[in-house]
Amino acid sequence: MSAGNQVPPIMTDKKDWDNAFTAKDLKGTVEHSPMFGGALSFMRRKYTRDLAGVDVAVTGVPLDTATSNRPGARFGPRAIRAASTNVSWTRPWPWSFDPLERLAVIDYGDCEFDYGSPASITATVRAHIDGILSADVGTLVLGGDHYATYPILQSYAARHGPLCLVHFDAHSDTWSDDADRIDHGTMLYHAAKQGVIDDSRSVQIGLRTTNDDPLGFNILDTRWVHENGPAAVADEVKQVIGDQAVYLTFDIDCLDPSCAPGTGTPVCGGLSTYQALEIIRGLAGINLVGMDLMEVAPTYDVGEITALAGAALAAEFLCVYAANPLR
Ligand SMILES: [Mn+2]
Repeated sequence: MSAGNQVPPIMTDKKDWDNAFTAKDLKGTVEHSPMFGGALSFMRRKYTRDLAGVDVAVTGVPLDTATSNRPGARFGPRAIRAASTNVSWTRPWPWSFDPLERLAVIDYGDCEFDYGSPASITATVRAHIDGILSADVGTLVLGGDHYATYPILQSYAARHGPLCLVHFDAHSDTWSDDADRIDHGTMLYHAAKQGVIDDSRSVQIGLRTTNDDPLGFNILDTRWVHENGPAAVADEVKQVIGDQAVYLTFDIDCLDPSCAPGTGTPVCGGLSTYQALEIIRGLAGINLVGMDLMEVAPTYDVGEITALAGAALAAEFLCVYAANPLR
């Protein structure tokens, strides 16, 4: 290093290292920690269960009881947290603001449940989310298989009424079954039938599997996305949802297996990571009240590309959440 250069950020006061433990302020990007080290909190956020002054609690639901094919999404929250160090050192491109300056975001740790009592899991996840929402704090959930979105939606609907769902997925997750089953491909059937979500004001993006009964959902399937492009997708979504309260749920298998091999039920012909990121960016201005990133199964990943895509998308969710004009 030549004389006169500024000391690089990584050489700053070591007392401030590992923000997950040392944070004095819940806001702010952590620029000085090495990407290869530190506790696996999401985006260097402080690990805490104190919800005072918090805007968003990031929490994992390490569930894979409900998967119909390859298990392993229980390791998704850890993998996304680890990959999030790659997107933590500067504000997300190409945004003009830093969501971590606008929002106090914490890592709330994980929802713990009894894996041996699957019938209890729905209520356990619901209570976990209820506890956060009752403090007027929003959630960014890291999955875990997609079934967990069902009790999360129940919790949100109790506060907001029937929700507009913006749902990225290769699958509709609206196949019908008995209400007491725990299945990651049927929970949105029950959510719609029970009025937890308003299917007529909800949009599913990237679908490429057959379901002859789409209920009332608005569907922009993977062909529509590829033929019309991300900006048109975002415009269509905004037309449908208006200024209603929106919950955003993203199954990482919406991405093509070339971009996200690390997931339980991959389907060829999906979105690129770039297309998905651009659609999310185009959603700035919606009334986003909660979000999740589900189905990352790192056992099947290659070079952590799936976990990194998950972390990058989740960071974009925070940008859209911060840009909510009604908040
Ligand atoms: Mn899926």
